[in-house]
This record gives sequence, C-alpha cells and structure tokens, in this order.
Amino acid sequence: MKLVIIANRLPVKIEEKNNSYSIKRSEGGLATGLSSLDTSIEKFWVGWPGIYVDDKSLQKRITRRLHAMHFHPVFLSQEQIEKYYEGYSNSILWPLCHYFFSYIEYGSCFWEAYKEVNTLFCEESLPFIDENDIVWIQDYQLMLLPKKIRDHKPQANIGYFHHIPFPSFELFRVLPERKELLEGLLGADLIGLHTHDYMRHFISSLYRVLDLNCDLDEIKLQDRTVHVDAFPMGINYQKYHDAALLPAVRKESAELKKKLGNQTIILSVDRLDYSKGILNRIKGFAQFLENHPEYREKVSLAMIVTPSRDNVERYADLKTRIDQTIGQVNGKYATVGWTPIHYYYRSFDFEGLSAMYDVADIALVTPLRDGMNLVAKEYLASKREKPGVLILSEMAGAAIELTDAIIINPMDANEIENAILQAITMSEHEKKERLWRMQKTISNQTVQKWANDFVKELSYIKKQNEEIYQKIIDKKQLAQIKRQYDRSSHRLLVLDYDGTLAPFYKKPEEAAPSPILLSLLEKMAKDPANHVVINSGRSSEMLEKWFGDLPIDLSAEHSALYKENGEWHENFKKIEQWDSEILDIIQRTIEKTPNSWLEIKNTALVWHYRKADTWLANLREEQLVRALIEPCTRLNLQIVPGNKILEIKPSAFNKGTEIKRRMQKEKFDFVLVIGDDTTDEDMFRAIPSDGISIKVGDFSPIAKYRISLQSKVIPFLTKLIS
Ligand code: GDG
Repeated sequence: MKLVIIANRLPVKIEEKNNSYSIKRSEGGLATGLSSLDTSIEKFWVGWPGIYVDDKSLQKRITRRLHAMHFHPVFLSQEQIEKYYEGYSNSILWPLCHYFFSYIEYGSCFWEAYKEVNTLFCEESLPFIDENDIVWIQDYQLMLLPKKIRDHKPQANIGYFHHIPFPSFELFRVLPERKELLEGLLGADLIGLHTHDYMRHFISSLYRVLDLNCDLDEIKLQDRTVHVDAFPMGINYQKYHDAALLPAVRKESAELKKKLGNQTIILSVDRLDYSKGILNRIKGFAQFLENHPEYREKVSLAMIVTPSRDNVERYADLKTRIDQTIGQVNGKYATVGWTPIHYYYRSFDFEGLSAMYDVADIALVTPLRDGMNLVAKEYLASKREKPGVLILSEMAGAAIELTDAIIINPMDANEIENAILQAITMSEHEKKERLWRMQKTISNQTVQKWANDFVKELSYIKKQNEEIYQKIIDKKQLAQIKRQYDRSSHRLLVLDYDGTLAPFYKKPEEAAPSPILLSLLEKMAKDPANHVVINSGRSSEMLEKWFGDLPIDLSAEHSALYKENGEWHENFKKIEQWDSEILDIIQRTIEKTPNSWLEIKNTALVWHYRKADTWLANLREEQLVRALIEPCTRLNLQIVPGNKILEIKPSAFNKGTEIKRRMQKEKFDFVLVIGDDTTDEDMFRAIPSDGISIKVGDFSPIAKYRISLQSKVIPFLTKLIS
C-alpha cells in the first residue's frame, strides 16, 4: 500500500540555469507532516513542478529525475497556468472562499481550463494508483479531482483536504459551477477542513445545492458514505522550537538585536495577499503611533511580505498600495535614527525567518480571512526563554485553538491599536503563562498529528466502506441467490414499493408502476411456486388501483391491511377519529413549512415534505417530533421517520407483522424481502436466518445484501426469475 498525494504543487524547487535544471526539495508544512507518517507507508506525489517547460525531451528528463524522488510532474501549458491557476483558482475560488466576493474576475474559459487541468491531473495520477493505495488530494485547485478518480476507480480510498476557508452558502451559491464543484468533492471518502465552522458551511452547501442530507458527519450517497470532519493543521513544532539553538540562527538573531537596539519589535510575515489584512495592519500600527507618541522611536514594525501571484492584477495593485502606505507612515513618523516600519518584500530562508521570530516581542497577525494561519503557530513555537505576545485576528482558523492570543477584529483599527498597547504593557508573568498554554496546544496538535489523524480516519472509513461494498450483490452473489431460488419450490417474495420497485417523485401519486414493472410482477406471479407480496406504507386504495388486476398479494399501511387471494382483510381497524392535539401540531407545522402536507390514511398520519426546502424541513421535523412525543406516547402511537416523510401510526404493527403472519400460516423454503427505508428493517428482522434480505440504497447493518441503486432492482429480479 502507498499514499499518493496529489497537490497543485510538488514540494520541489526547480531552477533553470543555462538550459540545465537544478531540482531541490522544498519542505513545506505538508511535506513535513507526511514525512512523519508511518515510515512503512511509501509516499508518492503528483503535482505541477512550478515551472513552465515547453521542450518535450526536457520534460522527460525532469520526469525521470523526479520519479527517482517519488514525484510525478504534471506539466502545464502557459495558457493552463494562466486560466486554471491564476484564473479559476486564484481569481475566482480564492477571493470567493475568503469573502472577497467583489474581487472575483470571470475570465473567458477559466472554468473550461479548470476542468481540463483537473482531468489532466486525473489522467496523470491514475497509472500510479494501485488498488490498496490511499489517495490524498490537496486543496481548492483540485476540487473536481476526487470524483474524476472515483469514476475510474470506484473502490479507491480517496481523501480531500481544503486548506482555505469554506464560505457560507450565501456566498458559495454565487458560483455558477457550485454544483459541479460539490459533486467533484463528494468523490472523496473523507473531506477535511481546518475548523468546524468551515465544516458547517460545507454541509449547509450540500443541503442547499445538492439537496443532500448530512447525518452528523456522514453523507449517505446512494452507493457510498462520505465523511466530513475538522482537522486543524499544525506545524512541525520541534523544528521551530529548536531553531533558535541553531548556530546560524543565533548568529543572525544576535546581529539583528544589535541593529535594532532596545526597541520593541512587532513582526508580521505573510505572502502578498489581500486576504492577509496587510493594509489594515499598517493602519492600526499608524494609529497606535499617532495616539501614543510616547512609544515613537521605541517600537518598530518589521513586515516580511513574500512575493506571490504577481501575475494576477489584483496582487500587483495591492503591492503598490502597500508600498505607498508604508511610505506615508514612514514619511510621517520616521526620525533620523528610527524607521517605524521595516519592510522586506522578499522571501527569507528558514534561518533568517527563525531569527526574526526569535527577536520579535510581538507577532501581529491580522488576516481578514485565513483558513488556518501557520505563521501564528510558528512564532509561538519559536519562543524559548524570552516570551512573545501574539495578536491574532479572529478571522483566522488558528483563533479557535489559540485562545490565549490577544484576539482582534482586523477591520477595527482601534482594536489593533489597543492590542499593541496591551501587548507592550503585559507583565512578563502573564506573557509566559499565555505562551506556555498556547505552546502546549500547538506542540500537541502538530502537523505530524494532523497528517496521521487524517490518514488514520481515511483508512478506518475504507474498512467501513469495504463492509458496505461486500454486501453489494455482485455476479457471484447473484448466482448463489439464484441457485437457492431455482432449487426451492415454495417461495415468499416480499417487495417494498416506493424507493424499491419505483423511484421517488415529488408528488407520491406520480409514482405509478411502469409497464416493465407490471410485466415483471406478472411473470413472477405466474410461477406457481411464488407468493409475491407488495408490502408498502401506501393506502390499500392506491395499491388496489395500481396492482388490483395482478395475481399478487398486497399489504398496505405497514401491514394494517392485507389482500390475500383477491380479498382485503384488516390486521388493524381503521382509525375514524384522530386525536385533535396531534392534528393541530401537524397543522401548525404545515403552515410553517411551505410545500409540505398531511396524508390521512386508514391507520396512519403522514407528514410529507419531499417538495419543501431541505434545511427548513429538517428543522421542522425535529420540532414536530419533539412536540409529538408526549401525545403519541400517551396514545401508544409510534413516530416513524421515512424517506422525506414522518409517519404517525399505532405501535401494534409494522412491516414485519404481515411477513410473520404469512410464515405462521405456511412454510416457505425460500424467503426474499427487498426494501429501501428504515421501516423495511422490520421486514429484514422478521424473516428466518436463511432468508434473503436486501437493502436498496445506503447501508443497513441488518440486511444481508445491498443493491446500491433503485434502478438496479428490476434488472436484479429479472435475472433472478429468468
Ligand atoms: C494556506 C492557507 C493555511 C512565509 N514567508 C516566508 C515563509 N513563509 C511561510 C510561513 C508559513 C507559510 O509560508 C504561510 O502559511 P500560512 O498558513 O500563514 O498561509 P498560506 O500560505 O496562505 O497557506 C492558510 C495553510 O494553507 C495551511 O493549510 O494555514 O490559511 O491560506 O509556513 O513560515 N517561509 C520562509 N520564508 C519566508 O519569507 N522560509
């Protein structure tokens, strides 16, 4: 088994010099996390190598060298880089997920390029994915990839991690491609996000866009279960904690201290990005200098801004504005021996960055939105004897864990000003206490743990899904069931109707049986060895209307009534008068839930909500159940949730009652029941241990077998009786 990581970028740095290429590993957080996984797991990466290579023979040479490192490059054309990466990924998905809705720029063919590159990643990855491998896809550039891989490898074990925020549905809905993106993600078995807030937003988009229900953290698809969970990413704690002990870092930090003298140093480190709140930070700092002149010449802000995405216009504009604003602040407050803002628009090496973390008294992290923000954690981890104070935006995912930071809203310059003052004047004791508590948290929730937790969860889901797959009737199992069928001479065949023999429709009366189904039932019934029963929650009138002419038996309203040898009988008397309190409660629910309605059957009340808004209906269902518990318990009635319905019926009978009655009367040598709903589980329980129970749709621990889709039921029965 190996772990195949598919990310937009490979963890390498390739540089060209006189037509020869140097390849170096670049150890980002992700690579570190993965390297700490069980060493017996072989790792293989697929990703863009980060440079444009035109020449095919050169591509081959680079590929060979990368394969030796267990990396496979996906080469992109200039146009793909422009439209997929800078275009759809960074000019649409990035601003949208960071709530910069007005920054979205739709370019021609961005979406086409995004789809094309996701397909390319799929084609390039497939040859490296073996049956038992774990596939872990990273981030928003590859949201369509899980489904693409699933389409080719239905049994694959696929995870996806979203490194940036997942926005609220109200924002996500503006994307014309929202449906395809969500369907793409649902190809995964496990979808990970940094925080439970993003998880909540993601789940609500599934409800609203795809009309899918999430059962706690599970989404039951027709043929699979997808899990969603929060995995807050951490850092390589020990690496940052020990950095200050490295001779190179000690040297640099000593030099820095000498240059900066006795000043209080506030540090910020980010990629150039509008989501990082760089301008808000400068504004807050400038306001601090304005309102606290006593700290001028005593406090400086050191800003490291790493160049990023400079081909995207928005980023080039931001750079200009940052340059100008820093110029204004320095112009206004600088003195001969003091510069308020030290601005470094370049990337530092690890030692240089660590030295900065070491000398900084305060870290000022002010993103307007940030999936997690690792800089905040790295700064805290780097601190040893001399404590540091973290000022952290509440909009960063990290704020959920780092509650001992001074938490600010970056939109409010007053809060930044006050936080700086609070940090400068904080007692050493308090600084140490806060730092110690946060170090405890981040030294536990490391990137190693993050990667381990994710892969462990994915492997666990694989086992669970395998169990689910094992129950699916394949050719071998069909042949086995058929052998039993052919050998028997007195058979009971009990079939549920809605969701089993017919698909669901918005209006229940539209679900009339198809001619193919009617002819199949007729064929089944023609065999004198067969007793065919349709066992449904529907009313006897409806069943009679649809199947009255066929030589089969019927069971209506969950066994309350049954038709045998052409005659209807009652297992349970019709309820003439329903309790008025119950009717009132349901009526109030209907008034507050547009497109829901009440069906009154002989022995049951059914609240239907298939046409109602899913989120609202779920809320109302919960409220309805709560309100009904007391009167239903008093009247010995059962509340049974079904597929987009809630049924209230006497608890004296269920769908298993009719099966038990028949089996007491006659001895059968072959019993088969098929159903899709939770109410059908009573049928599965009622049959003998050598009987055959088949669950349609999602997994049931009680049924022996499973047919994943309703559309496969008629073909199955046809083969069985052929
Ligand atoms: C995305 C999400 C999420 C920066 N400048 C230098 C340098 N860096 C390193 C930092 C840190 C990393 O880059 C930045 O990570 P962040 O988490 O702060 O932000 P993004 O790059 O936007 O990352 C983010 C992350 O994915 C992980 O899921 O936390 O929310 O946006 O490690 O140290 N490193 C060096 N020199 C620099 O000049 N050596």
